[in-house]
Amino acid sequence: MSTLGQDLLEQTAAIELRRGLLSLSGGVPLEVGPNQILLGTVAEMRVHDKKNRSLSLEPDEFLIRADHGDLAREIDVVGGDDRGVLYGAFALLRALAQGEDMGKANLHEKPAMPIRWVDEWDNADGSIERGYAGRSIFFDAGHVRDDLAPVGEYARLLASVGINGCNLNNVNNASVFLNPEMLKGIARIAETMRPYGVRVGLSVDIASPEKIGGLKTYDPLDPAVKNWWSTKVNEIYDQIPDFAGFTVKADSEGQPGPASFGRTPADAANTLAAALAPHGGIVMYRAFVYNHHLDWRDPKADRARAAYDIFRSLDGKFAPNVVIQTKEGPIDFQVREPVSPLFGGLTQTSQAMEVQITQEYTGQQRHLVYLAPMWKQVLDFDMQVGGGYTPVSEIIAGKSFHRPLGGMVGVSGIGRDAWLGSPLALANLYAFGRLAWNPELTPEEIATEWTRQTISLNPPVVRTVVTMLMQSWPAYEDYTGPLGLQTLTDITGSHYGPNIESSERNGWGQWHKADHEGVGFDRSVSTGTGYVGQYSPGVAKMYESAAITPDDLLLFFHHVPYTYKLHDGKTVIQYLYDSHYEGAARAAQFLEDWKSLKGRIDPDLYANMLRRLEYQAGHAIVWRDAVVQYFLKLSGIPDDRGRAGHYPNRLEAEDARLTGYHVIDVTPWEDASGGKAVSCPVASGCTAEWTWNGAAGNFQLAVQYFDLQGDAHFTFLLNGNPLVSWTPNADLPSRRPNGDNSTRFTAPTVNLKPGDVLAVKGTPDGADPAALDYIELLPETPEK
Ligand code: GCV
Repeated sequence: MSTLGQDLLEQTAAIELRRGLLSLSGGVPLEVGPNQILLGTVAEMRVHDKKNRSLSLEPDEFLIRADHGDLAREIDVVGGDDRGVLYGAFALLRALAQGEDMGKANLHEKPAMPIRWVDEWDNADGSIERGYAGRSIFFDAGHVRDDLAPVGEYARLLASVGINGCNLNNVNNASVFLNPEMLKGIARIAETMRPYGVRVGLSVDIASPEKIGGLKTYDPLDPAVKNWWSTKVNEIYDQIPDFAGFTVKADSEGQPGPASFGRTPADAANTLAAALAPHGGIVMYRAFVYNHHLDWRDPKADRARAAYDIFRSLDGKFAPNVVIQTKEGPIDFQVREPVSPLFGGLTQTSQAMEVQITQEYTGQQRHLVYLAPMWKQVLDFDMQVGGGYTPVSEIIAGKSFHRPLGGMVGVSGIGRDAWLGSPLALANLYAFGRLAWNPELTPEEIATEWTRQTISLNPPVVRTVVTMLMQSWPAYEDYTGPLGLQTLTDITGSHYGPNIESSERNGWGQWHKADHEGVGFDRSVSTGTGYVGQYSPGVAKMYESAAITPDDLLLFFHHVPYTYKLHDGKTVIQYLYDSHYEGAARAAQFLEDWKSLKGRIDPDLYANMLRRLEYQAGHAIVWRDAVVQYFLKLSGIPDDRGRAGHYPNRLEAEDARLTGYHVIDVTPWEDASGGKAVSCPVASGCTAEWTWNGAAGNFQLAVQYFDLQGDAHFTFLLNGNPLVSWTPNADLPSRRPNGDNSTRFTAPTVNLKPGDVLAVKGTPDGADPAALDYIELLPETPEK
């Protein structure tokens, strides 16, 4: 293998190819035989071989072609620039790792959009906002970490899927990152990521001139403020010549902003842009600006309107190096939202779409949720601007409105625990990069590529994993918030377990407006908040009337009675029941699917995901029961199929003979079966005991308990004999027993006869009171 040039990234390409080929060949050295791989930029190739004279490639673009001589075979990896060479090398490895015959190679690709960034929400103390995979790889205790080896590995990972920028820190509380000592550390990070073509950027606090600069104001139009930013930016570029730029969250969720001085986002963005422009830096100004003290009694108040209301009138007022970065939906990374209307509202402004790789509202990596199908729906959505074909993918690529900049930003949340914690969650990081590179790819193609490179080339294994991935988002939606209700989680706290009313009667504006008669938020122009009018007429027409709004967004756009009929004739309430049962059943099926892979995949991966999928299957039941019993009570309409509120196989803890345990009300009530549980205040332990009145036979036992912070211990006893014990210590949110930590333990088969005494003994530990909700005994079907 040889390189034609000495550029840094070209050298990285050669190193990566060697490393990858060695690993693919199982360690067999490469330098044998007459074949060769030649790496170079298009300019170098032109000099090297005259037949390349007319070859022309853009930056980041690459071409891989095989040349068959008589004796030797040559594969050329040609890049439009050295970064293109690196992307070509990774593409070659991607193909080889999937067993493709590169002897016939002819791959020619270029990225669809220039900005392909990940945003980290890492804090200087090493914690990560909405991160579910441990602590920061970048920061600790207010400084950049000494050990940046994981940062180098992360840059490799990013470059391998074409990501070219990494914004390092949280958009909240960002001012400390501009301190001189911190900037020195940031320069070290930049140096570590540079060989992979990943440029670093920083989130900045718009109030920095006052907070750390000693000025009396941060008014973006004040000359001293402008000057402060220019000086600061110069200081950054002195140390990081390829610094990518700034990301800004302002006037949002308590962050300071230009509104304090009567200035607009354009004023603030342009001040930063002016400081960055001489160095080639850009400003990613987030459209996530809204008032979180909305009046929930006002039928016209609507958070979904905010971004468009604020930014639309500023179109054309932003400097050329400003990009408006908009979340894919108008609220906040919910399990389903319509596409943000702002994408269609800015035609003279560069735009980027922000999605979340870290699963804040989608199961926090404890649930398997492959997000590419959701992102893809957004990318493909036709905004019909001016009546023409303007899909989001082309708007953000800069194509629809001929913008110089644009792209995709993924909030990554990676940490020191295996990047994203769950091994299968990495498919989301992979998919993000692949879609930003080529939004034409299908989620299924991407899942297949990823599985073949990461897990196995064996077709039945690939089929199983890809099917699980593809079904995971719809399943999660089914058991956490279908019909456009958004994730029915605790929106003021963990964003994890069920808490259906937490979104109501407060200023955050994530309302679903469920009452005794009906559910959903009227956002129509004719009778609602008028949000629908922010879309182009073609799109607005689809959402204005409940009759033609797609079912999966019905309740986002309309308030309807529970008996309202969906397109297939099913009522809304029955759909809510059915989808929750179906979603939870699918989560149970994932576990069975995974079990079919035993012995066919890496044993550590198998065991790791098995644990997670067991947990998910149990937590999906928590979700199912919470949402179903909540809407049953609120609507008073029974489930046609008799499931909601009827649990014939359950023995409730509050109905047991209790020794030591006392009965508690769980908040919110829907998070426990019947709203109640038992909690143990006695250090030596408590017991809940039931006498079996059912039929004789074999039963599968499940114990539903609350896993709080501490190592409480549980034992199940039959007629006084301990059958099984467990000490749960998963790190789950919340300090009180609720749906965040309600967990299901599934025990082996028990054989019961009438009169048997069943008991659970719980021994508390620290803040974990060994709280218990119920036990369930599901009759096992006799084997035929
Ligand atoms: C960084 C949501 C999250 C916040 C996040 C915010 C944002 O509200 O819950 O943690 O803050 O979005 O995107 O700015």
